[in-house]
Amino acid sequence: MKELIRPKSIEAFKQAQQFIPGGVNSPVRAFKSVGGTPLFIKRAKGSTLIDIDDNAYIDLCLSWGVFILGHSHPLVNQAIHAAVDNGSSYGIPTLQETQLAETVHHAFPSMEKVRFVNSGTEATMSAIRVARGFTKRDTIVKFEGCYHGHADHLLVAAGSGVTNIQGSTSAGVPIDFTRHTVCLPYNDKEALNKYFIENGRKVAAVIVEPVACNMGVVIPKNDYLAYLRQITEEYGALLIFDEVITGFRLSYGGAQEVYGITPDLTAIGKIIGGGFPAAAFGGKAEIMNMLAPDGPVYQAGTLSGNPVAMAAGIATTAILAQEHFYEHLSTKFDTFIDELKSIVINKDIQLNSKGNMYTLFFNNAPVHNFEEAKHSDQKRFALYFHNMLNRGIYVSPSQFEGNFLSEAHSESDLERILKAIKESI
Ligand code: HOZ
Repeated sequence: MKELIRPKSIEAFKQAQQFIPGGVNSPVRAFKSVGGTPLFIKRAKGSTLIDIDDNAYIDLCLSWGVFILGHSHPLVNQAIHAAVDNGSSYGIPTLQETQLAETVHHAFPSMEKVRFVNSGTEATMSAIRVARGFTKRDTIVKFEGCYHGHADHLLVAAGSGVTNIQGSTSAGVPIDFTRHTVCLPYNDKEALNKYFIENGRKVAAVIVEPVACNMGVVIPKNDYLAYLRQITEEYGALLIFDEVITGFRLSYGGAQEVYGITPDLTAIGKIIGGGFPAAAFGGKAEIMNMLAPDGPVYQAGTLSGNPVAMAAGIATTAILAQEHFYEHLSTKFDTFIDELKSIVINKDIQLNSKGNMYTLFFNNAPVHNFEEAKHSDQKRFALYFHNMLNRGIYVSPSQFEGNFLSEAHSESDLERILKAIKESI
C-alpha cells in the first residue's frame, strides 16, 4: 500500500505552530497521542474530507459528532445562506430562537425551557450554575473519564484531550475551584451509594454523559442510569444529562429517550448547531426560571441564539424529525457494527458501540469505565490510526473519543471502512 503524502499539511502545521499554541485551536486535533502531522482541510462534502494536498478521506470523526447528515448538506447550506444574507448577529431576539427552542422541547420533553449558548462547555457550566442556584447546594458529582467541557471546576479526571495531561486535571485551575467537585468511577453504583449515604444532602447535582463518549464510547450498565435518577431524587439533588454528543444522535430525543430516563437538566450541543457554534441547556421550568432576567442566576452571551446558527439548527432538526430517519440510520449501521464485531473478535480488541457511534479499544478485557479504557494499548491504537489514514479513512485521532457515522456514509463507504479496519488492526 502506498502512503498518502501530505507535504502541504506538514508545512501548514509548521506555520500554524508559530502563531497558535501547538498549532491547533483544540488540543486533540494536534495528533499528539497518535504522532504525525494533522491534516489541514480545505473542504468537505457528505462523508468525505479533502485535505490541502488533495487527498480524500472518509470521515469517521465528523467534526466530533456534529455532522449526522454528513458535511455540507444542501438543505442546511441553503438555510445558512438565506440567514446570513439577512445579517449574522443582532444581539436582539429573533423568531428563530423560539422556533428552535420549541423543536428542542418537542425532541426532549424534559427540557421544558431551553436557553441557547455557544458551546457544550457553556451549556454544562451554565446547567451546573442553575442547579446550584436552585438547590442552594454546592457539591457536584461527576464521573471519571466523563468530559463536560473545559470549565475550571469540571476539569477533574476528565476524558477527551485531558486524558493526556498528568492526572487528567488541568494546570491553571486553583485547587479551591475544584473543592466542590467530587469525582467517582463511572458505572459503579456502590461507590455512588457510599458517597450519597455520607454526603447526599450536600449534592446540588450529578452530571453524567448518559453514554460516555469522551473516554471512547462506554455504555452504561443495565440499570445504572435508573439508579442515578433514583438516588438523586432520594437526596433532593438534580440529575444533569450531558447529551452534547448523544443528543439528536442516538435518537431524536437522545439517550434519555433511548433509556427512558428523565433528567432534571440537559445540555446539548454539536448536532443542534448544524456545524455552527450553538449549544443549549434546559430542563424543568421551575429550575430554568431561576435564570436571569426572571431569577437570580446570571448567564449571558452576545452571540447566544445567533441567527445563522439557529437557521442551521432548524434546517438540521427538520430533516432529523422526518419519519423513519433514525430507523433507516440504525438499519444501515447495525449491519456495519455486526460485521465489525466479527472482524475484531479474538483479536484482543473491544468494540464498544451504541447506535451510530463506536470505539475500538486495544484491550483484552471489556471496558466499562475510565480505568479500563486507559488499559487500551496506545501504541496499537496509533498504528491502527495511521494504517486507516493511509487507506483514506479519518478516524478520530485519539483513543479517548468516539467515531461517528452519518446519513451520508454510503454502503460502499462502509465496505471500504470495514476492509480498511480488517487490514489496519
Ligand atoms: N472535546 C472534543 C471532543 N470530544 C474535541 C473538540 C475538537 O478538538 O474540535
